[in-house]
Amino acid sequence: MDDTNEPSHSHLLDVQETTPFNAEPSAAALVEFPLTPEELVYCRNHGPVREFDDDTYLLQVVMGESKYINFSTDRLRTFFPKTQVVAVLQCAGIRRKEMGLIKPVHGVPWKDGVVANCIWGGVRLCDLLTYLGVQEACHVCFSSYATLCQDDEYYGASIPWEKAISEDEDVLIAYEMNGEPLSADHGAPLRVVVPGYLGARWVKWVDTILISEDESPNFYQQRDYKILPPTVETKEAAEPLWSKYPSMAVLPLNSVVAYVDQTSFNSIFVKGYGIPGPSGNITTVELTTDDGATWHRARVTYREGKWSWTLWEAEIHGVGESGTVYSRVVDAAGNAQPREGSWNLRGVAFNGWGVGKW
Ligand SMILES: Nc1nc2c(c(=O)[nH]1)N[C@H]1C(S)=C(S)[C@@H](COP(=O)(O)O)O[C@H]1N2
Ligand SMILES: [Mo]
Repeated sequence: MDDTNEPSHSHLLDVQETTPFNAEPSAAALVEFPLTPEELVYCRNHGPVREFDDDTYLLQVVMGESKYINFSTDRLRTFFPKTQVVAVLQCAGIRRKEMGLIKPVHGVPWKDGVVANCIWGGVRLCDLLTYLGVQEACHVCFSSYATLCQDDEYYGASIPWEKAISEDEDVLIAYEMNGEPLSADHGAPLRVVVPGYLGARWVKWVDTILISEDESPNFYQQRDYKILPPTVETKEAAEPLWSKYPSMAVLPLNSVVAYVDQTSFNSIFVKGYGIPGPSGNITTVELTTDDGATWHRARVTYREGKWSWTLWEAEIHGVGESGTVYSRVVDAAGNAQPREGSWNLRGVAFNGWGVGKW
């Protein structure tokens, strides 16, 4: 997996690994923009980033043995209506570094920057499947055979049929990000967008869609991105258990304190983001500087539709010279972000209260 042919990447990201390229911006930079500019969109790769020729690229939809159809990107763009969706993309390993303070975890020690709120444009998967008259199945599998990955010969993921076929779920085969053609870093010419689901299912450089009775057999669907119980502390102990635990789909309700400014001797200005969980978008953001005894409502400054992140800010007075501020979000169904995030070997889905210090 050499990276000699890689396109250049944004210089505004903190690089965690160069081969494959894994990099994230600071949360403080992210919360300045409701829609994340391309240069601040994190890059998460299990293999090399490659550039493809838009004119010769083909997406193959496989509907059964020897039943398949190929689409050029041009045909996808011109034949089907373009749908635009605002949705937050986030890596399941977000805040893994914090989780690692509880006990060591396996994986890139991501901070809180592996998140991006963008407008995605492309063909709705339900429109494509309906046009093809695809018969109901259990799963829709996406693959990118473009490059080898660290743990498998291709990158793959799948989503349940109900998610794929529902008009309300807004799953896209996207060719645009923020109104521009996708860049190589983010999957050009085509990537999957699965609003609400962890980034691992948003397959970049997607070249094959398979309608199937089974989940994707790919490593990243079957042997990774699963929440193992906290008693599983080693790779060896995990080995026989992978197949017994479900693949991750929706990430949990979450919030992060992006920065705290001390505005006077005992006042602070706090800014951060929140991420919706499985039961609807965020309704309330609350902050505490006394360990949960009293809560202050934060102002929501941005939220858009079902799938976006929430940006928020607050001034809090009478806080003393130094201290800790925690954030928690509540969703439309009344669920609150938990105080403690729970530990798991792969360091995924960490969502304890957001933390900031001054
Ligand atoms: N082909 C391919 N698609 C992929 C990946 C990958 O390594 N290869 N990484 C996945 C993961 S884990 C995440 S979090 C997102 C990251 O998308 P981004 O790099 O555009 O931010 O892409 C997903 N799609
Ligand atoms: Mo990820």
